[in-house]
Amino acid sequence: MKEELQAIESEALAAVEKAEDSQALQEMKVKYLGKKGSLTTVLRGMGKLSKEERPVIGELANNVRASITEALDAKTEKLEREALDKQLETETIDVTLPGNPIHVGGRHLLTSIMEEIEDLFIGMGYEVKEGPEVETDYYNFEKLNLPKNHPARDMQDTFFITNELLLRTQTSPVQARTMEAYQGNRPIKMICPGKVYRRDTDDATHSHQFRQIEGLVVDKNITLSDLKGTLDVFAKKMFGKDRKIRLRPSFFPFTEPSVEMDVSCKVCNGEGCSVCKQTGWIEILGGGMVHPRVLEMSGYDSTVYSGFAFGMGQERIAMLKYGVNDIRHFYTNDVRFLSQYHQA
Ligand code: 2NL
Repeated sequence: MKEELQAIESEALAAVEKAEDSQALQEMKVKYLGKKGSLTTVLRGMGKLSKEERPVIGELANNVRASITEALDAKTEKLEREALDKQLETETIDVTLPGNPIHVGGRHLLTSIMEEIEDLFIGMGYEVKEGPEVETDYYNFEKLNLPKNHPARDMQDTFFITNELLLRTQTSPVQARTMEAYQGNRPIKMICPGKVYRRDTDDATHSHQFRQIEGLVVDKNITLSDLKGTLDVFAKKMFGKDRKIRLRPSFFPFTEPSVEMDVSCKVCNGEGCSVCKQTGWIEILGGGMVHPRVLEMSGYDSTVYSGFAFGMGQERIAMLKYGVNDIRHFYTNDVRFLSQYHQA
């Protein structure tokens, strides 16, 4: 029996040594150590042994079982390690391949335009101020010399919340509030960017909600030439140093005199083309000298103080500067449109 056990051991160890995969090892485990395995079969004959022989053979059988088990485990581990090594070798990662792109967002074109205009005026000493979009009839209209039933209100029909509360049609109420807060005894140099609302039918160039930037300068001895010089700097910084400006007479209830400013067309350099409708000029903004009544209503003595004011649509500036042909592109937020201007 001793010889039989030793024969099983050496046969098993040799077989394990030769095994090439885990399935073969599994089969060997059954063949040598299983319930119907050769070791078990030999041990069944133990009953025939003498009292003295039994513990000796028992111990030997345990040792054989242990040595086969150990060999099986060691071989299993070896095969697994080899498989992993092979996998690592064949599945090498090429670290020089480009990675998956990470999509980084960017500023909306209207935001970058606003910041560009703000920076330009901050550079000239202006403060940036904001105010409510839901305004009173008083600050939006009355304070700007647009009394109830004034015909110019038609141009600025808006969304009324009550008879006295409305969505502002311009950002000038922010300036009216500032003038009022300063009590007529402090100079003012400010711009106010923000959303404004009008009753309008949306199309390529109109929107019921858009953005304005208005500017206001109030001090002693402010003249129309100060306005013209300021707007000239603005036009050149915004559209290029070769641009010229011209002022045309206009009308606004809150300024007197009132002007509209054109910038020479940068597409044809003033020669006349389809962009400027053959005129060589493109209308950019409106402005004028603050109406004395507007100054007086907020406590400024119009015989001592004077001021200029102007207002422009941010969308219009962006459309002209970047050749955008439909204002609705700004609001539909298609990334194929927006991403083109992320460096702007
Ligand atoms: C436009 C262009 C303009 C003003 C805005 C203004 C503000 C105060 C006093 C006087 Cl507090 N004027 N702002 C002036 C002229 C034009 O915006 O086309 N507006 C309808």
